[in-house]
Amino acid sequence: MMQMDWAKGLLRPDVEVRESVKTLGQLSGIFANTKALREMDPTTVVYRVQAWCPIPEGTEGGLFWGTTVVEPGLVDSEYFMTHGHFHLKRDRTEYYGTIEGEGALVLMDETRATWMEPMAAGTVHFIRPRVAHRVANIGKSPLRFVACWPSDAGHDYESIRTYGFGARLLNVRGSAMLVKSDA
Ligand code: PAN
Ligand code: ZN
Repeated sequence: MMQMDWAKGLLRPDVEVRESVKTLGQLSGIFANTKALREMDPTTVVYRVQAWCPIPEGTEGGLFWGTTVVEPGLVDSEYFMTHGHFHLKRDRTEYYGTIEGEGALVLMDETRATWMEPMAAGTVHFIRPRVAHRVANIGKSPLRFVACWPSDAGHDYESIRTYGFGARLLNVRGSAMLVKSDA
């Protein structure tokens, strides 16, 4: 059994919980404006992840549970966001559920068609097979969400590092807009 603090959107720290922190320095390849990024503090936290993986990674038929907190912020006009990935087993799906904050779930299929679903307290999102997913915080406070995914899904970060998403979520005159990428 695990304890979840639903108000904070966090699992209680426990020996079974894997925790990771992603900083601007670690995410340098994913933001468009590398010059603007270089002028920022590389130790700035962009997001934190907790994962409860009660069975070994790769086990067929199991489920993992995680929390993510994305901080508010911008690199030039691009919102702070998660790295994003396809699942290594492309047909593996996932649920995201928003605890609080204002965000956007950016989704991309294998033809690079990219779209978004707004995230706000209470929204539940089903991530379909063969769809890459990333979350941007478009608000002024931390964006907190939970995730549940198959234990044999795996994560393909490489495709995103190399080709990115088909569009970027930018702050255009104060509003969040999905803008097609050149890459
Ligand atoms: C989530 C993500 C989490 C962090 O648990 O792993 O939000 O995003 P990145 O993995 O893209 O850094 C999930 O989608 N698991 O499959
Ligand atoms: Zn995933």
